[in-house]
Amino acid sequence: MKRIKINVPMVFMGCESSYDEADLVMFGAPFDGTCSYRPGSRFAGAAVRTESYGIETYSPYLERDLADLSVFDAGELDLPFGNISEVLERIEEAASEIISDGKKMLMIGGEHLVTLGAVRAAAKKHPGLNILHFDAHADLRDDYMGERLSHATVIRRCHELVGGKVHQFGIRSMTREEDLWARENVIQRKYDFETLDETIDDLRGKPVYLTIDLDVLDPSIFPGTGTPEPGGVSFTDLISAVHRVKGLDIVGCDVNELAPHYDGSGVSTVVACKVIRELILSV
Ligand SMILES: [Mn+2]
Repeated sequence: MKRIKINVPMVFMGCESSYDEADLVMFGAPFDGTCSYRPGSRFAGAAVRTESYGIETYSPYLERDLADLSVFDAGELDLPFGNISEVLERIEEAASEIISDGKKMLMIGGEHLVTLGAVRAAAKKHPGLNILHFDAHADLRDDYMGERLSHATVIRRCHELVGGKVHQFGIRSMTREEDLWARENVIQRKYDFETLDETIDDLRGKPVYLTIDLDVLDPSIFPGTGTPEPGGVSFTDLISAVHRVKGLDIVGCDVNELAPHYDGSGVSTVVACKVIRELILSV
């Protein structure tokens, strides 16, 4: 019998470089253990790899192609569900290795807490690290029901690590306490990206970690997420913001909170793929 070649997508499309040759290394962090509402983001990495073959490697927006770059897709980290500190340690270890080797890192969440592991690695290597944060939620609680490590507290923990220097965009959901605390402690643009260019001017020449919670998008274009928040930005707004970070020193980035099973149409996963493509081509 003739051998049948089964073409199962194992990596994100166009990301077929070796680790040694790669300028950018992506990996998945399939953890959703502190999700406050609907879990399922642990399946995002596998979903975007499969779905990525439905879109082109070429970006007409940027006139660039993933095939022109050297990107290595390392696959999904093996994470022990239920052990938050061990999960964060394993993420930090993976991110540290990539950053120490002089490569950029892109992590696919998972829920938003995974960002903390990567920011720990980036902040150790790059003192004076700035956080650029796109999200519907402020994620600035000091604790969530007593838990200090949660996707609802993640940016507060990052703020502690980098000593301020947090710039938030698209935020439209918070407690009163978070709202008041934010006014004193972070730069926050509610609802949209209106002041992004000023922030980008301010961040030029400084090390930046970019974290994109996809629920910054309006749930009409992106319903596949754990805590959907109406009133979000459009897809065009988001990729325009992603394109504008080009030229900044982005030492690490992540895309998180896709929970593919809540969108039976699969469109949310395609949206995530296209954001990831534009991000890889921009950082
Ligand atoms: Mn969010």
